[in-house]
Amino acid sequence: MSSASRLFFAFWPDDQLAGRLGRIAGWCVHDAGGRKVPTRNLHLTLLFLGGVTATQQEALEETASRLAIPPLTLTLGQVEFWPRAKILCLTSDDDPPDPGLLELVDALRRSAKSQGLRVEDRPYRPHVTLARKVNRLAEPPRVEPVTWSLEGLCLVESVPERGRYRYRVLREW
Ligand code: 3AM
Repeated sequence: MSSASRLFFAFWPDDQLAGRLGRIAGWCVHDAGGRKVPTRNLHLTLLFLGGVTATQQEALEETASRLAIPPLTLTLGQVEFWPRAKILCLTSDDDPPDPGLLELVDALRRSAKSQGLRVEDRPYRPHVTLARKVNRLAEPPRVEPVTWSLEGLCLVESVPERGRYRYRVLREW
């Protein structure tokens, strides 16, 4: 086992919601091309941590276990193409996003920084990545908005496997 695992915090959809998101991803890829994210991999990233040592992981888990997570609901209804990342994603209709969600992301960012990790500083934009390696999107498809009651904060390991990534949920709170 390597000394630093590549980790991130996320919410993972239940099977029913994942199925819905997967169908949306399928329609979008049909229009835009690219590589659909497998349904089992669809998620809402809160914070990408990068390489994390066992000591850092322990501290992050300690913080996560003490967070009081309020009831959070997210409505996702806009398909967007992000050209720099070459991804298609489903973004939130809530502008600005739920303050509770932003506070949760802030708390995780603070904890990661206190562990010496260099994490994202830009304003958090909740999104579910539907497809990668997308070159263009002529017209964003209209989708029926998806309402997600965010439950179960997950710490996830991104495991490289045959040129792709497999996600492994390590802990859930
Ligand atoms: O939520 P999405 O799928 O957009 O793109 C990666 C994915 O985000 C992102 O972390 C999530 C889980 O892999 N990610 C991967 N490498 C990253 C990096 N170096 C990264 N985010 C920021 N910096």
